[in-house]
Amino acid sequence: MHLLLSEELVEIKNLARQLAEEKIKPVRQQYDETGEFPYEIMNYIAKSDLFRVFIPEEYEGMGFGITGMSLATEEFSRVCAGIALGYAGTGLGTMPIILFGSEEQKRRYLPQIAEGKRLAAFGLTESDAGSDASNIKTIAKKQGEYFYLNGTKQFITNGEVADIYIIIANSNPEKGIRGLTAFIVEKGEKGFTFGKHENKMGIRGSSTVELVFDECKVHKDNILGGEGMGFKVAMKTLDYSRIGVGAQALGIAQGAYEESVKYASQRVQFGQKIISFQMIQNIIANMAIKIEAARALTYTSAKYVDGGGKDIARVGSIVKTFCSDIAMEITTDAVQVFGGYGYMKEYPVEKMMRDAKITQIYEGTNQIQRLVIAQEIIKRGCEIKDMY
Ligand code: COS
Repeated sequence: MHLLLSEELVEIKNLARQLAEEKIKPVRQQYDETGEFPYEIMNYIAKSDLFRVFIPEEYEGMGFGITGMSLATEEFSRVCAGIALGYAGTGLGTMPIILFGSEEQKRRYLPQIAEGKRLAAFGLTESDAGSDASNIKTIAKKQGEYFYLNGTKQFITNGEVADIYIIIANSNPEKGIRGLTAFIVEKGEKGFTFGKHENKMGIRGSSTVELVFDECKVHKDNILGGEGMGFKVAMKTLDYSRIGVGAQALGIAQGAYEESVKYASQRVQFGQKIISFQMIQNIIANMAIKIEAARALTYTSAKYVDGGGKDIARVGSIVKTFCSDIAMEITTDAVQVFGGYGYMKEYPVEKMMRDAKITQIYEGTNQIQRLVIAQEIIKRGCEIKDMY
């Protein structure tokens, strides 16, 4: 009996765990070292139909929403958060189409993503538009039925490896934030190329690349949600996808916790397994407390959002912040449990610690999340309506 998850959701979680153990674990160190993109793993994920999980049923998906996506992301991240990001980043890039796409746009793109043939990416961030997301300099100049995109997007997950990009650009600079518009742009369009490939601290099995637009011509039919709706499209997308970041962080924490228990049960010092020492037990018990709280929060929130919950900005930010903060604490403690060995690349926990760090930063720093949470409390009150 599962309290929060249906049998089907448990099956998705189990399938993702099996794939992670059999296919991702053997190669995670190799991808971490080379920084290459794991196309072979994306093919396995596609073959196991896990890209269908978060796509609505009408568009050849399975309709398991944010909950399904979060469960698969958690399980992939338990083994390797970098490789998991090819999947989760596609979820992020797909979300604006699910939330704001016209029927025609959904029919065109969602089945391809469900099949796992084409990955997606979300292009919001620029060099001067990080936390200050509305300070976008990429311009979409209107000429008749077309817009001409000029500018550079930075730190884009799935950059170059994705085929479908959601680009937030300013189509009416005089209107500031209300001039922002979201466009669907496909790889291969004239005037759309790729720039710098980032060399990262962690999540090295993922691609982080600049997108460069030079007079890239996009038809107005590729606008998502209408002209001037770009900031809303971006913010709403992040409300949903931040639960996925929480799930990714939860998976990293779970992986580090399991490795810590295993290691402490084998490692002998002073003639005893170190797990028999209360100081180690204290660390491990604290890991368990944080993880169970994070899991209950993540699954409940995902179900709330999928069930049509209204207070999603606050919920998304709470999940993302709590899970990423505990992931950072737990992976740091895991390195401590391993002692000197924990610092070495032969053991998986130093990578988990590096991978955890980004979850406190991307899709909005945890400082920004706390601002969002506080603003929502001020606007809507202390309670999250209808969540429990
Ligand atoms: N859903 C819908 N609309 C939203 C929204 C949300 N979650 N958040 C803001 N908006 C709307 C506001 O309602 C407002 O619209 P009106 O002017 O019509 O009332 C508009 O957007 C501007 O909102 P606000 O004044 O709060 O915008 P700010 O520029 O102050 O920015 C923060 C708000 C800081 C919260 C935002 O920029 C942010 O989330 N930054 C982090 C970005 C991020 O996550 N970057 C990482 C990207 S990695 S993919």
